Amino acid sequence: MSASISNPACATPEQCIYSTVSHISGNSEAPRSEKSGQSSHPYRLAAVCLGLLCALLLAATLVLGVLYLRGPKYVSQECSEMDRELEELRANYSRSIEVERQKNNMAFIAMLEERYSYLDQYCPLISKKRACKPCPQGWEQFCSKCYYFSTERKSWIDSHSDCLKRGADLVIIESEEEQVFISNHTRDYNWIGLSDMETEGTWLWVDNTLLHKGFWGSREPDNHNVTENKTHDKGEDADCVVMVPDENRWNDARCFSKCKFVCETDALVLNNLS
Ligand SMILES: [Ca+2]
Ligand SMILES: [Ca+2]
Ligand SMILES: [Ca+2]
Repeated sequence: MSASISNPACATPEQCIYSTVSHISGNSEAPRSEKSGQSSHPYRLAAVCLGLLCALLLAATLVLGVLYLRGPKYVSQECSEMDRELEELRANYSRSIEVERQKNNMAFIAMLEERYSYLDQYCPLISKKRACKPCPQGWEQFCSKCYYFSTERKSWIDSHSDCLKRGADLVIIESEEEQVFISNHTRDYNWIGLSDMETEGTWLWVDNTLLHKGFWGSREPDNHNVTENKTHDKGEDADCVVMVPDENRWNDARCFSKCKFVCETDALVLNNLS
C-alpha cells in the first residue's frame, strides 16, 4: 500500500495496484525468460528423441504385424509341400513293395511249378490220388538211379539240354554194371555225358569230373567221327562220346551228329513205397 501511494504515475489507487502488479510482473518475467532461453534446448532434444522413439516403435509394430499376418501363410505352404512329398514317398514305397512282392510271388510260383513238375513226374495223380514211384513214368530204374532212353535224335549239345529240362543230365557211366545196363537198353548210337570239347584228349563228364575208367572200342578214342554208316568224316574233331550198339563199347564222334541219348537222375527214395 505504501508503494502505490508513493508512485507518482498512479492517478487512482486501482491504477497503482495494476501498475504495481505490472511492475512486479515485468520484473519477474525478465529473469524467467533468460532461464527459459537457457533450459528449453534440452527439453526440445528430449521431445525430438521421444518422437523418434515413438516412430521406431510404430514401425516395429507395423513390421511385426505384417510378419504375423504373413507368417502362418508361409508355414502353411511349407506344410502343404511337406505333406505332398510325404504322400509321394508313401506312394513310391507302396509301389516298390508291390513290385518286390510280385517278384517274390513269381519266384515262389516258379519254385512251386518246378517242384510240382517233379512231383507230377514221380507221383502222378491217378484217380485223384498220387501214386509215387522211384522213377518217372517211362524211365528205367537201375540201383538208385533212373534212366531215360530217348526215341528222338539230337546233337550232343541239344541232348544235354534235353536231359537238363527233364531234371536230369546225360548219363555218367561209373561201373561195368552200369555200362552193361545201358548197353542192354540201347539198340542205336546213344550219346553219353562224356566229351573232350574243352581240351583235346582230356575227357570230362557232364559234372566236370575226370574220366578214370573208360569202355572204349578198339582203337578209340581216335578223334575221328564214325557215323552209323561206318564212314570216317575227317576235318572236324570228334569230341563227344556215343555208346556203340551191340559192341558194349564207346566211340568219340562229332558232337553235331544226330543221335539218340540217355539221361540219368536219382531215383526217388521214400519209405513204404510199394
Ligand atoms: Ca551213372
Ligand atoms: Ca576229341
Ligand atoms: Ca572215334
